[in-house]
Amino acid sequence: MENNTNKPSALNEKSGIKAPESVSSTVVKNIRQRRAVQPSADDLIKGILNSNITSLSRAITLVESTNNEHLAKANSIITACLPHANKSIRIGITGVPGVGKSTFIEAFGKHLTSLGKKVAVLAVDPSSTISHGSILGDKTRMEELVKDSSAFIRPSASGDTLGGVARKTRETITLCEAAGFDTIIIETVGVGQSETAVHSMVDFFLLLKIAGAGDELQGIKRGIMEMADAIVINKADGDNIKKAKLAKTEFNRALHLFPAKKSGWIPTTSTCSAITQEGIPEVWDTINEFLELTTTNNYFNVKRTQQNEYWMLETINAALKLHFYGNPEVESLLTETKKAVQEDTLSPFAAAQIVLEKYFKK
Ligand SMILES: Nc1nc2c(ncn2[C@@H]2O[C@H](COP(=O)(O)OP(=O)(O)OP(=O)(O)O)[C@@H](O)[C@H]2O)c(=O)[nH]1
Ligand SMILES: [Mg+2]
Repeated sequence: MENNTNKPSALNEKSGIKAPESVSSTVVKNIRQRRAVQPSADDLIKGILNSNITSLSRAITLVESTNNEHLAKANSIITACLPHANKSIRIGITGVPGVGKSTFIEAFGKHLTSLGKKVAVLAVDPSSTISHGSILGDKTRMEELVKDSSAFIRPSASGDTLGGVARKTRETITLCEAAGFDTIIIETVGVGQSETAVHSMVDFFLLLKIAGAGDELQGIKRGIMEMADAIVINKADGDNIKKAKLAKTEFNRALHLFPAKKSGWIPTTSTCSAITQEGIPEVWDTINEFLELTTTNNYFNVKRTQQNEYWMLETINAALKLHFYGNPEVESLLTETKKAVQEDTLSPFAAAQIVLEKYFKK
């Protein structure tokens, strides 16, 4: 091969010249210094109770951490915040991608802040566990709300399991409430199991839909319809108004086929446009009617108590599972028994028994 070293080449052009620093060392030093000073749990608690958003964000980051030290700190903050939480309404919003959840939350959230409410928007996003992305990653559809000092928007936590992500969001609710947010909106995508998780942490569950080609009820999961306290048909604007009204009638008819709710609330259907904002204030009116009914008949408190119990048991279940499957002996025994079960030399029940005995005798 020909030797090219003496030929003029763009590659040799800069030889002897020191490459400029791509990052300013002063900035790096400053950032490191700021990071090094970690506020104490007490500082964060004080900050949260004074509605300091930086303290709130930092505490949420601790809740979302996988570091045990951070988690211990997070737990003590949550415990201190608990007596100051609970004074809020928690609203779950679900709907398939593209239905307009983000646009709706922007319009709805702005309406609430105009009424003097303090709004926190959180998310439970099952895809964030896999892609570490987030449905609230693009805040572009919430441009106005992001700038609103009465609103706080936090993207979904990421984690190994949906249960883990949901639990972190549940704890974040407590922190937001202690920081003075009185309206908590939790967004989730209408796929998978995330609606059930969100339903178990909110007071009011809103299903967002759009008018289709007249087959509205096709493909909609019965369980989601059953959970809904309100079905709102979005994008009721322009040529779509008539179709949206028809869809509303159809959903209304379908809802009547479901058994009565324990809350005593009869689910409502309505139409709205997140773009023209028509029908948005009415959604808030509906939620207030729900609140009036459920506080009068005490269902509101009963449900919150049940939800607390549910999250306690969920947390215990998750910790037990982790402890069991994280045990190295269990892990290696499981590999063996799985093989035996596959080869039909051991029944699944006998195999389970062997692994469990090993675990409990430790
Ligand atoms: N005409 C009309 N378009 C709307 C309305 N609401 C939302 N859109 C449009 O629908 C598209 C999807 O809206 P998003 O708010 O991003 O929907 P999303 O449900 O948050 O979607 P994902 O985040 O992907 O789950 C955007 O192009 C919006 O501008 C509405 O009321 N009327
Ligand atoms: Mg969205």
